[in-house]
Amino acid sequence: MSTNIESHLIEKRVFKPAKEFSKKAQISNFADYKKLHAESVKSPEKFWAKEAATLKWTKKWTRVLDWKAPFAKWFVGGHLNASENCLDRHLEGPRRNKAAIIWEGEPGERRTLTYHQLHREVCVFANILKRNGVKSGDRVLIYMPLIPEAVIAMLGCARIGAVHSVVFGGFSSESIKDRILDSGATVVVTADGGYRRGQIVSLKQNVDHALQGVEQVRRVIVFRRTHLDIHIQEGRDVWWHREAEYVDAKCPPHPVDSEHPLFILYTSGSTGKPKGILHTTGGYLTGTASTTKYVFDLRENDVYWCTADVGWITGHSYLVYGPLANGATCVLYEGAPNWPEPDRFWKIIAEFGVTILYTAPTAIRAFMKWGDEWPKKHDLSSLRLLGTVGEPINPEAWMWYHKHIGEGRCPIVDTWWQTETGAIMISPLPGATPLKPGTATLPFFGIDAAIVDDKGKEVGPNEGGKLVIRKPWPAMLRSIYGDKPRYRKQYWSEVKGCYFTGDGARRDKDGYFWIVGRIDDVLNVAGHRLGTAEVESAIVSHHDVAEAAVVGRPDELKGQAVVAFVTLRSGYKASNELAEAIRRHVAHAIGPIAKPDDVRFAESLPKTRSGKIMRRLLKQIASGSAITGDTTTLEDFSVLTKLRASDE
Ligand code: 7RM
Repeated sequence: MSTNIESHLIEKRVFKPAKEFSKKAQISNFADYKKLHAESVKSPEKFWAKEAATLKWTKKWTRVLDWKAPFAKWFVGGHLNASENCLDRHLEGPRRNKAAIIWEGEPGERRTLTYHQLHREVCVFANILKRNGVKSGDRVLIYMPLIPEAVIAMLGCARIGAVHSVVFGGFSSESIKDRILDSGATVVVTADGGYRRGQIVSLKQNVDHALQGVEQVRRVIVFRRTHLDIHIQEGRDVWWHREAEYVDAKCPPHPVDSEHPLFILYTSGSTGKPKGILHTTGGYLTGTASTTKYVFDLRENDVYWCTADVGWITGHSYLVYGPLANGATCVLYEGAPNWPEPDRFWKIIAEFGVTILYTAPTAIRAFMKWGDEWPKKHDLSSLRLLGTVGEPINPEAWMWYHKHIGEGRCPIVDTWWQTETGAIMISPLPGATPLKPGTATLPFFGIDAAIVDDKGKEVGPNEGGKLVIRKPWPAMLRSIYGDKPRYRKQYWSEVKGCYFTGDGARRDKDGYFWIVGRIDDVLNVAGHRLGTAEVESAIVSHHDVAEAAVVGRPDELKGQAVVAFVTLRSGYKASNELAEAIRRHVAHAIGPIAKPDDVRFAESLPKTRSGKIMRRLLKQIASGSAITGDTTTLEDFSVLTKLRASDE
């Protein structure tokens, strides 16, 4: 019996880059990509040194890479400052008065900060940190709504060498507490509240709860966003705007070693406590700046919108560090995509003239569910490039995004990467790579990605296996904070000499990478190993379906039975006939082997805050066992209760 993952769903549609797009692109044809990629993988250090040289270093490195597996040091001996690279560098030329951030709050207010203004605000905040005793290397926990001050707080930390750890504003007190204790943070930056779906989220109150019985936090800096009445603890809590009165706007950047920690970002492990992913300065900035430039093909007058929250790695890399290092104009929106109506995104795009939109498949599937009429109401003609990240995008959702948002004109960059990889690893280059709906296509420059079997041997075309990276890259994580053994075990011991991503994938005959899902979620039906992505894509290609998640349930005969959780598009009703039609539809698209034994209709699926379906929980529901493991990253706990209730 083969242990490899099988593949049955073969996509035949190909979209070549349009000539007008390629003409102006950074990389303008496929042959150039292939040649440059081959060279860059042969000597990655050469490629990355060239990219690093586009940044400002106050002291040049002496060696590009020091690799004592699994520990990497990039740009050894070099000194730089991340905030200087994102701000000061742009002040001397025409970007000085260019918009760095165009922000819209959920209630509708707007603010624009030029590079000059953002720089000034960051300097003020860095001085506030200093005034409150924060030193280089100290950890600062940031728990903010998506307002410019979240970015200012991050860059303010970077400016003085403090290490930020951003916790998503939707997380609970318990999550804040875990992260404070693990990171050893002594200062917290928060706001009185933030807006979400018309409600105020009481951020400061959550911080107060989190800090009960926690002695190590000496200072809480509170930004006034909502004027919500909050408790101020004398001696511990201070207002941002009051502190600002005591400091000036001069704060020279503090140069740090290339390997100085820039931030810790927590990601949930499938079991046990969350992992603090540690990123350092020089390599991370090189990786994010370089990928932003090539993958989004940035041009000087782009209006770039990444819809992620700063609490997620996508917010760090492609809303803050990557675009600002490139001097881009970034849109920031605080609230929900369907507030007050499901066309908020399209309204923002039309009104700000957004040219690049980077969002998640989960959002795209929600837009599909809400109906085509919402984007139709708005002028989306400013858009020239679309991107996705976070999950495999079902070909059906890709086609919808292409047609209804890109109006057939915009290339889509499906970018595969992880919190751990820091920067985009597998992605099309929009002026060069022929696209196929559902694949992140080919590795970025300098990235040596491969698919291997259980023995670590590379598999052939269309054979599924484990996705690994065979060479270190600059933006890679350096460790799990405070836990080197776990770092080694988790990422570097599954496949000898390689970084193991945890994802299953296959390469098609053109070498394109298709992510088939997390290895832990792979189904095993009568000896056939099936990735979740293909079965889900087959289900979503049924007209009435908005979203699907499949999991295995223990089955005496087959090993595992396939259970599909399905949500329907607006206006469609669940019925036994529809369940049967969906089963037939999958059998037709993939084969009888993948036919769900059980189709269960649900109002919604359990997801993480960044929109990933939590199959681990669905597996427990499907097999009728108790919900165990970390649920702190779950977006809406009531979804679980509803799913269980429908079970009875
Ligand atoms: C950026 C981010 C990482 C996991 C990763 C995959 C999945 C992300 C894609 C994708 C297929 C994609 N960081 N994933 N992007 N799967 N195609 N384009 O999401 O740490 O939160 O998650 O997300 O499973 O391992 S993350």
